[in-house]
Amino acid sequence: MSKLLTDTSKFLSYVLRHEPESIGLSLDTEGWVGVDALIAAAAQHGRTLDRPLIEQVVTTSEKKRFALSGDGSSIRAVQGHSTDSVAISFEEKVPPAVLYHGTATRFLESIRAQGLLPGARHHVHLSEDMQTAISVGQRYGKPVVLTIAAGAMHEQGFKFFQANNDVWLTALVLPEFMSRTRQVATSSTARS
Ligand code: HQG
Repeated sequence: MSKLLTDTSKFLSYVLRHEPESIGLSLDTEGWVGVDALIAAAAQHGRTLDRPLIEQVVTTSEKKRFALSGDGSSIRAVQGHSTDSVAISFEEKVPPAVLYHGTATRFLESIRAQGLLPGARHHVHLSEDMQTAISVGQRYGKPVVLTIAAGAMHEQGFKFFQANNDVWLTALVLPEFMSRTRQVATSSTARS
């Protein structure tokens, strides 16, 4: 991906997930904002965006971080928010028996004591495949993958949601539902 696309994706993540007010933008509670309003607000803060560039970022994002509305007039980040102005009404779903969470070894002691907490975001993020979890954990240091007993959690009343980009979301994971995963992902399980 070109530097312009990567920079623009990071900028969109920042304003559509975390700090819309940093460029004077208001998102609705489902996270949507008009593409024209976004372009205008970005321009006022020295960031040149146009519709083709935004569309390219949306379509080339491997993680499908963003979505355009059916008529193309609005855009949102599909998950990962920390801003209080957004509360997406995700559809509740029955999770698979097992999900994975990638983190860094330095967080393990605290996670074992407190469970997995959402931190600044609205949810704890989980994936169906181990390779994704490894990449997520690598962002913070030496990666370690936790296997989450999502089916057992669900049976005990914990709610699960799945964002449109397949990321699984839940409010928190208590220590008794997780175990450290010893298995290393093979290339056949890795995403291309
Ligand atoms: C850790 C990326 C200490 C948690 C990814 C994680 C994901 C604790 C970090 C999405 C803890 C939070 C989210 C506890 C959790 N004590 N550390 N009790 N509980 N943690 O970035 O899941 O590229 O907010 O393990 O692909 O890493 O942005 O969450 O290491 O889907 O689209 O605290 O972000 O997507 O970090 O990543 P994050 P995450 P994007």
